[in-house]
Amino acid sequence: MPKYTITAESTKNMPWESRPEKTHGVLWRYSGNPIIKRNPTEHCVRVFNSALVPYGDGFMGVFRADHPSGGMRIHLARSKNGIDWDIEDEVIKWTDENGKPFQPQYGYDPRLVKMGDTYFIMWCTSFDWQPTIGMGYTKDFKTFTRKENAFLPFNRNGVLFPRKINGNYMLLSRPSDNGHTPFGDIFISESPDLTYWGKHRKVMKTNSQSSWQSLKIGAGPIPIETSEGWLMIYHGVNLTCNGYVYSMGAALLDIENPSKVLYRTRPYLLTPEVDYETIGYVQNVAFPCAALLDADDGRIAIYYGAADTYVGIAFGYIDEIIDFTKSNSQLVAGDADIGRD
Ligand code: BMA
Repeated sequence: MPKYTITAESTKNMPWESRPEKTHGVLWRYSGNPIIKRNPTEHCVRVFNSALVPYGDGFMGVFRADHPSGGMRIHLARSKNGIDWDIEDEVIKWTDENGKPFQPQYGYDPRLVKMGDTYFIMWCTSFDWQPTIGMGYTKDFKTFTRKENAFLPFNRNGVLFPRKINGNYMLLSRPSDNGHTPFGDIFISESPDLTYWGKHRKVMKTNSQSSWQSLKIGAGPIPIETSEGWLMIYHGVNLTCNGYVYSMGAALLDIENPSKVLYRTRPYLLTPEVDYETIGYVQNVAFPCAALLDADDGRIAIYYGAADTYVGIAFGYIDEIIDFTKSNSQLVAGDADIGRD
């Protein structure tokens, strides 16, 4: 029995491997990584920062795929075991809320969450060829409705909470400039209807004393509700002489006021170390976008993009991640506030 309570549906058939001997660190990598290799379909030459949910007796995914044309697109994928994936070669076809075709010019870094009988998809979309938060939904993974853009450019890493908080939907995002890409901090916005967003607050800033998260940070998988707060796995970026390095960390946010950070890790949970993370289209990237949870046993499988080329899985125990986050925490000025100023 886990020490801390997790309020989420359990996924009993999620991929899992126990921790190898002689492993340090809170997370460990799946021995079969990367689970998706180069050129999985004719038009998908690299599949990486991708999201999935349990669906039926298996899993459904929205996968970020780069095309030979250079386009960044989102494709549907199915799996029985969460490891072997059947990726559609056609992109997801969106209509607007009146049923008219409404394709994004590009789409990348999707997130996926089920609320009630609806699956919501967020992604970094093109708004007049400038990045911002796209949002859509499906009930059956056959028809997909795209809402109008949730935010103005420039914004990235839009991540919905899995339920309303104090009566409103909540979305994390990272406003940014038009390049690659400071500003670097995570904000939160509220909406009664997933259309009109306001009450924007700052959640968490970069940490100049912790190099892996010193340039920019962005929310990763859908936040996980626990007895200790919302567990937010996030990515942090360091600018080195040789380019950016993307690592993963964790934070606990207040349950009622998630713009307040309770704890956040000064050390990373996982940083690029193995070949499929350090060598690829973009070297040194571990970019988490989704997690499967077994709430009963407190297990988590984190799906992350590796080197903008592959998909990998890392495993862990929620209790250990929470204890690590609490005992290795360093807040930045303002993190603990509700973030209105
Ligand atoms: C970010 C996004 C991600 C990508 C990362 C590293 O700005 O474009 O999709 O994984 O850069 O290249």
